[in-house]
Amino acid sequence: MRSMQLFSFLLCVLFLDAHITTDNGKCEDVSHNCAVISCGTHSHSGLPGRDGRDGKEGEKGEKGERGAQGSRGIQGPPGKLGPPGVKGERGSVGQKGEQGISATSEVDVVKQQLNAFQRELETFQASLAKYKKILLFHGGKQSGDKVFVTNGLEENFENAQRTCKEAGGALATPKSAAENSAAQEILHTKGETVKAFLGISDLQVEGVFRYLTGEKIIFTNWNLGEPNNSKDNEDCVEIQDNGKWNDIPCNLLRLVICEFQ
Ligand code: MFB
Ligand code: CA
Repeated sequence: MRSMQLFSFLLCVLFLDAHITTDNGKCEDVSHNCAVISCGTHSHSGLPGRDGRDGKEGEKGEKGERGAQGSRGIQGPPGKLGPPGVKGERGSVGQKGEQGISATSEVDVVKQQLNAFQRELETFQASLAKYKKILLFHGGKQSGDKVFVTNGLEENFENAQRTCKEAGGALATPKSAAENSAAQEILHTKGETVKAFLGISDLQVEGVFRYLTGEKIIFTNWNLGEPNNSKDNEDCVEIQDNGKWNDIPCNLLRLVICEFQ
């Protein structure tokens, strides 16, 4: 308790003598401004006081002078497409073109080309006729432009199709009674029980028989009661030695007869 009394005593002494000696030697009461001071024959400046609290916000100042011009802004987006320009002046005359083919020589050129094609066609037809003779020699039967010929082997539907395609022809597909008879004659040369696949099936749509090209058939020669899709598994077609057709399973083995035209 005594230290506190001493501290408050000292404070009291300091506050009681709240004067300083100014430069002209007078002693001035400044207690209203200072917290702790001492006063005597010489002057002491007190320690700087702490900053006062911020004052109240001042009134809004007057409007300043106009500022200097700002720096150039970034480039704006491209402007809208302008209207079409005015039609330009007529250009100068172009260079003279090369000498054209005279009408008569142009017709001559076309005639020459036509003759060349004609000669090529005749050569092709002669070759075809030669090959058909060879096929006929090998037991082939002709009807119109078609020659039907067999390789004497039995295969399932898929392999028979491939064999004829690889030989440059297609699986026998009679589209008329005459063609059907030519294919039937092939069978006669192979014995009565032999049957052959035709290039017809309803594999795509059950009950709708189409050619290998996908076209619907235009000629049929079904046996009585056929096609019956026996055991719900008959999507391919055989031709029998009587020339009649029957639908059978595609995995059976039948004679391969191809047609060339
Ligand atoms: C049936 C025929 C079927 C089989 C079976 C042996 O005709 O529709 O495809 O060939 O005979 C009776
Ligand atoms: Ca059948």
